[in-house]
Amino acid sequence: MKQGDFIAVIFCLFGFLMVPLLTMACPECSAEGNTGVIVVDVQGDFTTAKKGSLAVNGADQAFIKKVGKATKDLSGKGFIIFATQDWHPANHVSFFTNHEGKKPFDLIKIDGRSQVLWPPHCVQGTENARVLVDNNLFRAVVKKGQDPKYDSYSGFQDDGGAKTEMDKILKRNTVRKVVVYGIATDYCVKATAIDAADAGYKVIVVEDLCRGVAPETSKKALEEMKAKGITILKELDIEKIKGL
Ligand code: VGL
Ligand code: ZN
Repeated sequence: MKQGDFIAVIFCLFGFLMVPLLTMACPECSAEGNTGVIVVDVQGDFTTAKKGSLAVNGADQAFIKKVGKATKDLSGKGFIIFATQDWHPANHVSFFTNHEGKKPFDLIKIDGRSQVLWPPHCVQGTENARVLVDNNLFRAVVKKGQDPKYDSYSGFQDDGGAKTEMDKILKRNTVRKVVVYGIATDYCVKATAIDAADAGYKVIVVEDLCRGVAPETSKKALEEMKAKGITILKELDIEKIKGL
């Protein structure tokens, strides 16, 4: 065999060996795609820490700190970090103040859909609409709930069926698996995780990095997500997530 042919054979063998070896060593960067993280609505208005208008129990300073640290750790391990941001106009349909004679948390029907009426929250451009995690960590922040006529718990689409940029952006980043956490377990985390599963992503929800509006609906939400094939982890375990 000529020396050039010999070198070519060695290169080919090396190539064939490296493909399975790299796949085993780094599932995050192989043909299996990337793992994304969706930090859902960690915004002042949903926290007690910022005396939010729709403060969720346990969404205190310690929770914000824990979410911040987890997100930084995940970013450091090569996960691609995204966020959703509830971003309503002042005349939004979900605000009780926009319905004569209604109170916070009343349930009404709009065109056959049930709508919870919330205190005004996450109004576009207000201090408490800001996302309380280091914004430099995010590849993209997907805003939702901008249409005054429709609520949007899901980061993928609103109640009128209008899609956000989320699915397109995840696909652009070859994301196949998503880790979801944030606020609120029983509303936006649940809706975002279920839409992600329906869109074909492998979904993991980290319970300990979520806070819910009410214990009963949060418990039900976790069960519903599990029934959809979503993996619920009690707490963040990066090695475990890599193996899923
Ligand atoms: C949410 C109620 C209203 C949430 C948003 O982020 O879970 N909940 N808007
Ligand atoms: Zn909202």
